[in-house]
Amino acid sequence: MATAGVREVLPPSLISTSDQPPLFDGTTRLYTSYICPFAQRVWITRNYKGLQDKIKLVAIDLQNRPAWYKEKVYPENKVPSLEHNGKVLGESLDLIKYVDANFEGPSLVPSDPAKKEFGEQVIAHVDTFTRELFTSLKGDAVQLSSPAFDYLENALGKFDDGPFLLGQFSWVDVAYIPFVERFQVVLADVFKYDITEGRPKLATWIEELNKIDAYTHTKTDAQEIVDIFKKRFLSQQ
Ligand SMILES: N[C@@H](CCC(=O)N[C@@H](CS)C(=O)NCC(=O)O)C(=O)O
Repeated sequence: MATAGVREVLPPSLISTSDQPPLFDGTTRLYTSYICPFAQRVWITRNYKGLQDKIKLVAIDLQNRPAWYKEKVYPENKVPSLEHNGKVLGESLDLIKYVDANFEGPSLVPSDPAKKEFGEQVIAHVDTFTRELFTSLKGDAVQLSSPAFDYLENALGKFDDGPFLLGQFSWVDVAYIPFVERFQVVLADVFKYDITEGRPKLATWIEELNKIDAYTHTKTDAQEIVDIFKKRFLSQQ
C-alpha cells in the first residue's frame, strides 16, 4: 500500500525488446514516460487521489519504443494513455478529468460554478501557453516567454482563498505545472533568468506546489531537463 509522503519504487521503462503487459485483464494501467510533461499531468492526478495501488504505471522508453504499444495498446503511439474498463483512452487533459470523475479520492474539479467557469477558461489557454514557451526558445527566450508567465501571474490573482489558480489545488494547476517546471529550470540554467522575478504570485504558487508530494514525486531531475532541452530544442545554444 503506497502511503502519502512515501516515494513509490518506479518500474523500469519498457523498451523495444520488452514483453507487453497483459491487456484488458482488469488492471488499470497508465502508460507513461517519466519525462513527458503531458503524462506527468495524469501521474500527478493519480498520486493526488491516492490511486497508487489502483492505477499501475507502465513506463515506455519513447526513444526505443516497443512496437506492441502502437500496434496493440494505443494506435496514436503517444503517452499518456490509460487502460481502464476494457478501453484505452488518451489525451492528458481528458485523462485528468476522467481519472478525477471515475476513481475515488479528493476531487480536483471544484463544484463552485465561478471556479468551474474560470478553470475552463484557464484550461482553454494552456495549449497557447505551452506553444508560446516552446516558440520562445527560437528567439529571445526571456522576452518571448514573458507573456506566458504574466498570464499565469494575472490568473493567480483571481481567487484569494488560496495560492493556486482556483484558490485550492485543482486540475488547472496540474495542467500547467509540468511545463512551468521545465521552463523554470531551462530559463534559469541556460538564460540565467528567474521566471519568478517580479511575479510574486507565481513564486508562491511554485513554492506551494513543491509542498505537494503527489507532484514532487513526479518531478524530473533538473539536469536531465536541461540536457533534454539542449538536445531537442536548443541545439544552437
Ligand atoms: N496531446 C497529447 C500529447 C501527448 C504527447 O505528445 N506525448 C509525447 C511525449 S511527451 C509523445 O508521446 N510523443 C511520441 C510521439 O509523438 O511519437 C496529450 O495531451 O496527451
